[in-house]
Amino acid sequence: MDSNLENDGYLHDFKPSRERFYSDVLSGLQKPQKEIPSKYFYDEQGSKLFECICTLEEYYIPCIEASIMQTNISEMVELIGSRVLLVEYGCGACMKVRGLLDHLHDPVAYVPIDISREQLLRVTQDLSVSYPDLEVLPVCADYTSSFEIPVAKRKWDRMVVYFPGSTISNFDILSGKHFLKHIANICGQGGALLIGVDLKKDPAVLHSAYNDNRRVTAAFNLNLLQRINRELNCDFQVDMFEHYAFYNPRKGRVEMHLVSQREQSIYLDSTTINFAKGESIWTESSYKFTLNEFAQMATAAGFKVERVWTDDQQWFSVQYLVAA
Ligand code: AVJ
Repeated sequence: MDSNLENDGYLHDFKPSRERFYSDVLSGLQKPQKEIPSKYFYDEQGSKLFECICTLEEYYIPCIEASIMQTNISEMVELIGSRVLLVEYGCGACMKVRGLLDHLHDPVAYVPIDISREQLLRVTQDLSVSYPDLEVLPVCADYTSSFEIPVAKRKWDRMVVYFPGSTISNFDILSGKHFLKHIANICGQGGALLIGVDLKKDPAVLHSAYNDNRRVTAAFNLNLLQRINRELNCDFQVDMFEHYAFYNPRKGRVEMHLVSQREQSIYLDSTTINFAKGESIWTESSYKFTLNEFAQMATAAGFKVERVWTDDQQWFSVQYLVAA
């Protein structure tokens, strides 16, 4: 973990180092089922592609989540109460939180956390313009590692973690439970988690959400190889890999892979990695839950499910969990 606080007094910087990226890629590509952690999608280019995914017709999550938020905002704000310290895990372009910030009663501070440093700096400066009275304390971090929540100028009554977009989908069940436990500890007794959770649905809907017509999701997936080429001086022939995404009903998750179109080798410093034709790199899991499955996980992590909001089709949910 490299902390570069001296670079910029404003940003709390725990961005993962190049060495960490290198060793994660190397060890992932040496496994029998090759894999790369999905958090590495989000370099500057990948974050832009993800924002573009969020505008796609097939990718239903942002639109449905926004409408659930809008419909129920007064009840949410009531539950959150006044003088909150609002912490967002994976804020991306910080667009979703605006709907909350517009309605919160006297929030003490907003702590946006994201792994994409460039985007984080840009968007938090815009936020300070829109909300001049709000203390904004950005943290660049991989939130699955340890980092500190910065200290706000004013005292807060409750810490609420905002974790929208069903980013929780990227964790498998066990690490998801550990992660929720970790959040429960951070926000402390009486603290809360406002979380977006994607639900199980017709696999055909899921299939097109991750196989969009304009192939933006394919570009997002393939950017991972371009990023490795850029940052780790690697020599992936990106056009020799294909985006492949499918719903695995037994595991209850969408899997994304990059499939080698022929037998080929790549070189990472002195290490040679061989690919058979048709062999894949597993790049992402996106778990889908039933309301019961998620409630079980939340309860096991020490949360009480206080309130669940969904859309009419029950495609998505926003949930308010209180640390017991
Ligand atoms: C940000 C993890 C919620 O799984 O739907 C979108 C990421 N991957 N399209 C998801 C993603 C491909 C997204 N999450």
